[in-house]
Formats: sequence, C-alpha cells, structure tokens
Amino acid sequence: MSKLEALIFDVDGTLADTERDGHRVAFNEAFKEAGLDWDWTVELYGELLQVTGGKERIRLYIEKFLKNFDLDEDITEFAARLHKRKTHFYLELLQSGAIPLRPGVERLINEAREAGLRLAIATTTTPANVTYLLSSTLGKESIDWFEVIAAGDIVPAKKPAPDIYDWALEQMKLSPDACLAFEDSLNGIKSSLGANLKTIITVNGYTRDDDFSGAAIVLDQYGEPQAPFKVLEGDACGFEHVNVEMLNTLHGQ
Ligand code: XBP
Ligand code: MG
Repeated sequence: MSKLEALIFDVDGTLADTERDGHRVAFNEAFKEAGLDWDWTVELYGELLQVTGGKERIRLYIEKFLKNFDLDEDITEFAARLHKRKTHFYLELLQSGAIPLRPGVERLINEAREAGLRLAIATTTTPANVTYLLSSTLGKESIDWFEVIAAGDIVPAKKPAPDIYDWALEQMKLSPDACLAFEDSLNGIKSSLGANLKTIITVNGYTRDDDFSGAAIVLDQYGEPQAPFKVLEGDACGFEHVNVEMLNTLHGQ
C-alpha cells in the first residue's frame, strides 16, 4: 500500500449539507420564476436525489413524476434553460452565506494542507457551485487549495459512474491507492469504489439509510476535538474526530 498523498472530496452532502435547504430551494425558485406550479417538497426531493445532476433530475421529474406534461420544445433544452436559472438562485444562496461547511471540514482541510497532503474535488454539481461554496466559506483563495476541481458535465457519465474520480486521478497523475475519497451517498460511494478509492462516509438527512457496504468507515460527521463524531459502521481505531493521523491509519489498513 503506497503512502497517503491526496484527499478527494465530494461536495454536496460532504463538504456542506447543501441539498434540502440549498439546491432544493433554488430549484423551486426557478420553477416559480418560470410560472410552473411545481413544488419539490423535502420528501419528494429525497426521491429525486436518486439521480445525480440537476438537469437530469428535472428530466426524471418530468418523465417519471408528471403525468403528460406537454412540452412544445426539446426536453433537454428546456431542462438546461430551467437549470441555468436554478444555478443562478443557488449561487445567490451561497453568496448570502446561507450554507455553512459541515462540522470538522474546515479544520480537516487546514490540517491536511499543513501535513502536505494534496487536495481535490470530485462532484456532480455545477463547477460554479463549488467555487462559490469555497469562496463563501473559506475565502476566495481556498479555490487554489484544490489542485483539481472535477465537477459537473466535465465527464460524460455522472455518479454513480466512476468517471469523475477517474478523471481527477488522471489529472493528478495519482493511483487510487495513494488517495482517500470522502462521500455522503450511495451514488457517491458507488462512484468512488468504482474508481478503487478507499472511502470515508459522513451521512446526512437524505442518505442516513443508504447502503455503504465497502466504506472504510461511516460517521455522522468529521467531529471536532470537543465534539466527537459517532461511528455508524466500521472501526475508528480509537480516534474521536477525523484528523490526518486517523486518515493515515485508515489508509494503511
Ligand atoms: C450532488 C448532485 C448535484 C446536486 C445539484 O453532487 O447530484 O446534482 O444535487 O447540483 P455531489 P447541480 O454529491 O456529487 O457533490 O444542480 O449543479 O447538478
Ligand atoms: Mg454528495
């Protein structure tokens, strides 16, 4: 097993709890602006999260949940146009500071940088959503802390396909066994394991009951020195919050 060299983070649900009060709210704003009487409730959105990608999610809703929605234009163009406005509203939400990082994320990123670990992002979300989240939480300069920001349509197949992680590894010229992936969902771990990456899971409201078989460990959060995480699956080897020492231990197992 080679030395741990890089950490590759998912974004939505991992760096920040963005879905219920962020993306979902932005989708509904875009629907309202378009004069659509669509309302993605917390519960319905949980079902729609089965598909990754906002444009793909709109399409799923039309094709699976709406009975004969008559569209006088190409569904791909319609979804892309609606999604563009959703992204506008989501970026406004991020800029307002409405979406904080999850517990322990800022501390872990700083510790990883101090330890000389390389950082990357592998996400399904739109690239601007990543840079706006980083800027609004860690400051604009934090964008450069991540060597690679692999996001959105940069790969043909989104999670659960491994493509986004494979692409990030290729850009970093690293093999999977020199890295750890950080995820929050079933689609996410299918993608990271598909790229042969050992994966640390932190669950959230939407993914608590997902099947995380194959994860190195499943936690409720990364924790802080005074606020330990809860281990939901796996062995934390005596650690009570995720730090570089714990990551090296998990990586070396
Ligand atoms: C989560 C997703 C994204 C977001 C919405 O991405 O599936 O589609 O839900 O963002 P990840 P967009 O967990 O891989 O970060 O509307 O920009 O797709
Ligand atoms: Mg995620």
